[in-house]
Amino acid sequence: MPSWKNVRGDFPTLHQQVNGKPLVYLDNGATTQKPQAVIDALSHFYEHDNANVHRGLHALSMRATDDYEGARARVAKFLNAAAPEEIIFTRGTTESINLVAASWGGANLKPGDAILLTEMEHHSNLVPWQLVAARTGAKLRYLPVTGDDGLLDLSQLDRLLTPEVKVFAFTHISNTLGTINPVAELCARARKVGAVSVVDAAQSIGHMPVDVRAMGCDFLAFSGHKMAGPTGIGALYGRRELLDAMPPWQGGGGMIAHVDFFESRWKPSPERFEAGTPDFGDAVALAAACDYLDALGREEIARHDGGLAELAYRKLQEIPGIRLLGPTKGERGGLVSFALADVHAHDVVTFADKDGIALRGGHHCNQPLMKKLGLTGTARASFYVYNTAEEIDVLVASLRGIQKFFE
Ligand code: C6P
Repeated sequence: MPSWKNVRGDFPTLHQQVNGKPLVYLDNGATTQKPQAVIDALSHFYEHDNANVHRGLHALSMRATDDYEGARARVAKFLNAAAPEEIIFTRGTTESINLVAASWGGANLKPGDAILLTEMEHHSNLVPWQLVAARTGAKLRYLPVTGDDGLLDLSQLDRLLTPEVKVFAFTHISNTLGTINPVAELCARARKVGAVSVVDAAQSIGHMPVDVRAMGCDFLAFSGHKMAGPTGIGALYGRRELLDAMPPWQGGGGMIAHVDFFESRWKPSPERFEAGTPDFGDAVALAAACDYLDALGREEIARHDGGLAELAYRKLQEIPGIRLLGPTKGERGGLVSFALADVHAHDVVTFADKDGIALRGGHHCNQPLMKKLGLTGTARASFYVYNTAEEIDVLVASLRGIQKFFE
């Protein structure tokens, strides 16, 4: 069991004042802070090993290639993937989903097919599917959200998940509602009708165990910057036989077996999907983030972050006129979204900032969900390994002050 108080010491950014108050960083759903171990791994790579990968025959290039491929193997282990070749490095969740939609979707979807999404998807797991639907003639369907309690209406699955559905893409944890979806069950249901499953793990990857084989998913997307890793890197996990059958989605150096003036042949996965110089420095630092989180224990992190979110939910409930989103009982991811009566979410964030508190406010890239719930936006507090129960008290006191000001 980690000492959570000591964990704070690992994150240099946290030790500062904002607007004359100690920083209370509660915007971890947008991006997490980085531990010194990750910052050091990045600096070490650039200070000692930097050279382009897979291209040079000199010592530094070979060392950088080993570091980069070692990072791929580390990420595969972090996800319990069957092989490193099932990990494609991308810029993050958004790029990973665009890759699946463009490559797998472009090759496999046709008029008469359906793409099933849910009403709680982030724009990153919605717009790429709209684009490929327009290209292929496939139709979009949506599994409804029940309401403010933020659950998927599973009673609608039989009606919506029919054999026309070729792909079912859904989020593991909603970035606005905090709902943890029953991923293994949804993947199994997809498999039953012959659809591939795509899991958006942006909000779960750094907060709980994510095991692609236990989930039984076909594809899974995530971002490094939401799991104590660097920005600019993430990955797509894909089942090997699916990846091997998919066409490239971008062309360039590194992904070819042979190029002629009028035709080319591709390397197998993962190189096939990594055109151009990859982000090897950040990949190495991402592997350091995997080490850091595994050393803390991902079950423990889930209990810590979920516990803080539950505590926040209970304390926020006592504020008159507050509207809280997400599951009222049972498990929730490490975040709470809320709307204060008569105070715009942007005002909540701006005023909380004066108290040194970093929140996020707005539609959280969930515009269709906001519209369905009759909201223009919410404020969101999202927690990570370094947050404390005392910080929730600071948040609640600040919100009471904001409410008083607007009365
Ligand atoms: N959500 C938030 O504040 P990228 O930008 O590619 O790293 O991640 C996109 C993304 C995809 N799916 C979910 C569920 C997400 O939460 C996010 C990012 C941030 O909620 C920024 S909008």
